Amino acid sequence: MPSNKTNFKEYHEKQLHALKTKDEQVYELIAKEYQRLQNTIQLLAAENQCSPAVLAALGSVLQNKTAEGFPAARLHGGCEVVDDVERLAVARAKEAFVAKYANVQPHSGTQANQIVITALLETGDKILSLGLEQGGHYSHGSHVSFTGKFFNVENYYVNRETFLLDYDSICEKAVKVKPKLIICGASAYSRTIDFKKFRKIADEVDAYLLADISHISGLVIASAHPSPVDFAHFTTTSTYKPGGPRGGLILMGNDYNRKIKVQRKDKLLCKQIEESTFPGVQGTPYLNHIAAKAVFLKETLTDEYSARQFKIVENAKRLADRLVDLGLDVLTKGTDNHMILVNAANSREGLTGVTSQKSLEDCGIITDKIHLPYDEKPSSITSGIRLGTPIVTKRAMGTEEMDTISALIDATLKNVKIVSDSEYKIDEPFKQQTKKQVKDLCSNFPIH
Ligand code: DSN
Repeated sequence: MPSNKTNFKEYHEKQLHALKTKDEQVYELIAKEYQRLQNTIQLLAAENQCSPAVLAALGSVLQNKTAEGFPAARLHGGCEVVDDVERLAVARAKEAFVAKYANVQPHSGTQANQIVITALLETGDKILSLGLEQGGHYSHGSHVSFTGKFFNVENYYVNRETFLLDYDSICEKAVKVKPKLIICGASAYSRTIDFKKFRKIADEVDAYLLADISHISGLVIASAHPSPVDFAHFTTTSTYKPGGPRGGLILMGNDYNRKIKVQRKDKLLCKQIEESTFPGVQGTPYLNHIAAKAVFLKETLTDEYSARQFKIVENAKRLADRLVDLGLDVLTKGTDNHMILVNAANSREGLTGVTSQKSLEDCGIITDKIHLPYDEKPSSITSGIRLGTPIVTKRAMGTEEMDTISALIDATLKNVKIVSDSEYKIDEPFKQQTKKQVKDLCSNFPIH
C-alpha cells in the first residue's frame, strides 16, 4: 500500500490501467455504457449521475475493509480510519437533511426500509401503505417483497378522478385498519406530499410513520419540497436518486430520543434501528459507499446543488406543460417535483406503456413504462410512461431543450405503427433522423 500522497495518486491511476489490461471485455462494456449515456436523453425519474469524486470514493481501497458494527464498536480491528469516514458521513447527512440522527449504513433504499420495518414490527403486524400499483414501492408492502410476505399489509389509494392523495380517506382507512406502521412516499406520484397530515393520521391511530423520500430527497435537501424529517418517526432514502452513490440512509428528527418497548424494556428507537441494521439485516457496511455518500452529501451543501434541484422542478413543469399542449394525457396535468406521469394509452388509440417506452428508446429517448393508478393493463404492458428531469438538468439543459424533447417525444409516439399491446413498428428513416437529432442535442450537453 502506498505511503505518501504521490503514490496514492499513482495507485488510483493504476486502477483504470489494471482494468483495461486485465479485463478488456469489461473495460469495453463500461466504455460502451459511457457512450450510451452521452448519446441518449435519459429521462428516468429514478436515475441520476454522480460526480467523478463520488466515483473515485466508490473505487477506493475502502471497499476492502471489513468493519461490522458501528464506529468505536466494531467486531474487527484496524477500523480507526473507517470510523472517521463513517462519522463524517453521519455528520454530513445530519447537516444536509437537518436531522438529529442519521444511519449511513443501509446498502439501498429497500434495505433502509427493511431495517426500519424489522426494528418496529413483529411478524404479522399491520402496515398501511400506498399500493405498488398506485405508485408505491415493492418494499412498502408488495406481496412479492419481504414486507408482503411477513407483515399484514393494507393499502390506501389515490383519488380515482384526481389521482391525488386523499388525506381524509387515508385517515378513515387508518382508523379502520389500526396499523402499527404507516408508510408514505412514492415511486410514481408527481405532486407535493403533505407529511404533516400523514403524521396527524399516524398520531390519531398511534402508529409509527415512515416517510420514504427516495425520489424527492434531493428536492428535500434544497427545500424544493417540504421535509418529512421532523414529522415522520423515520425518513429513508436511497442515495443514488438524488445524485450520489448506490446506497441508503435512515434519518430521524424530533423523535430521535423516543423509546420503544422491546421485551418489556424501554429502548431508544435509534438504538433499536442500529441493532436492526447490524446484525439484524446487514453484515459489514460498504465503507467505500459510505465514503462516497460523505462526498455526495458535501456536494449537496453547495449553492450549485441547491439551485439545480429547483431547476429540476422547473424543467419538469415545462416538459409537462408542453406535453399537455401537444395533447398528451399527463396525470394531474402537471407536476410539483422531478417526475411526469403520462397516460400513453389515453394519449393515442392503441398505444401502451411498453410500446411507448420501446419506441422512444429506439429513437434514443430513455423512459420507464409505469403501471398507473387504476391501470387495467397488466404490469408487463401498462398504460403509462414515467419521465424525470434529474439527468437532463445535470447536463445543463433548460427550457428550450425541454421544448425540443417534448416535440421529439410527441413526434415519435405519433410515428409508431401499432401492431398489438406489446408490438409496434417505426419507420427506419424517421428513427435514424430522430436518433441523430437526439445525438446532436446531447453532444451540446455532455455528461461530465
Ligand atoms: N427503482 C426505483 C423506481 O423505479 O422508482 C424504485 O426503487
